[in-house]
Amino acid sequence: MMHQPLADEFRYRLHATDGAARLGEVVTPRGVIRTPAFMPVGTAATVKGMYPEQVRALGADILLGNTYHLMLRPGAERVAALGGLHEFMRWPHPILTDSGGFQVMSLAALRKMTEKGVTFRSHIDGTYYELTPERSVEIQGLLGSDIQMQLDECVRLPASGEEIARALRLSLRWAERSKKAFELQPKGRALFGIVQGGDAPELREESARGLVDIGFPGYSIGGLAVGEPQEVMLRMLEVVNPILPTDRPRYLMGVGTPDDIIESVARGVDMFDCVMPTRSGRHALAFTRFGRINLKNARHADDPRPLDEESDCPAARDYSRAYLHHLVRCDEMLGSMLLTWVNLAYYQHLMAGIRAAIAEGRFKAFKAEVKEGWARGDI
Ligand code: PRF
Repeated sequence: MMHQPLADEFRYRLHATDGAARLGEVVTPRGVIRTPAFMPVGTAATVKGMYPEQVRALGADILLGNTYHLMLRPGAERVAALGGLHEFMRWPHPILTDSGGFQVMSLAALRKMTEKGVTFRSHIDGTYYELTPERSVEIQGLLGSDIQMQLDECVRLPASGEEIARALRLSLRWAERSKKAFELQPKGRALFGIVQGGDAPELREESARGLVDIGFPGYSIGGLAVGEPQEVMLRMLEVVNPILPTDRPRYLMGVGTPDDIIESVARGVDMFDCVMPTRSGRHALAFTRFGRINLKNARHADDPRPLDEESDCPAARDYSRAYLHHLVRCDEMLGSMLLTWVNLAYYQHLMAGIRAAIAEGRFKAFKAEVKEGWARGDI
């Protein structure tokens, strides 16, 4: 058996299209990411409640980590001295990191945004920090991140056109500075630009064109799933995706529900991340092919059936709903662990189904079939 040599460069290969949906691969020196891909969120150097080996076995090719959390605790320089984030958390496969701006705006105290960057106080102990486009890229480099994000400003919706335009233009200037700072890093890593522009088609267009002019190996779509209806988000994807080069991956940040994902794939998105499967698992909510099931509900107390007897996931197939209900009611950690497992297995199973359907030119029928399952509910 010949071993495939690991790539020394970052690249995207488009294998097939079905309508606007794309089947491909992102190739990195640390491994291949099959797309469309879902990236489990490992904010604090852990996918909460899961062993890394277990996440891998579910079919995850890449995890997401967060600059904001890791710069505060345990600190980027400390992680670097310990051999980098992959070694630290025992995940040898690709890692994508967010740049920190979005988390500063949702978590930190006393935030101040200037042309230079953002200053804030830690939500943990009040320590003062400054995050600039250059420092964000430096931190992501210290972590050893394979796919890094530019620092950007995400505006929550609804917002005025002036506010959206100001933030997207600042983000474009930060994109240039981030790209310059990224030039210092080893080959094989990638920096993505982030499209902003709120819910205004002409501003989305301005942002996407500006980033394509600067030139990135991949493009993120930010500023969506921040308060707007789903149809607005999907419309923005229809504006942005045709502007982005077909030979680069497209990542929709922080999205979403299984329905958001399947509809976004239908509009040409390749990569996703979201806390939904992991956070919902810790809040007693299970994602299944019959839709969402709330295990807190008393109707499960005497139900001997598993969540899905046909699932490949032991947590969904072998444990009774009555037992899961009991664990959740007692606040036992195994309840959170089993439901996180169920949910990540469901998300990865959905992505594998999406990829197979695109490969065989039956994505539209697959989408209809999956949505019908959610609508039918579990009986
Ligand atoms: N920018 C960054 N990270 C993000 C977002 C963004 O707009 C979003 C919005 N859905 C999630 N995560 N940098």
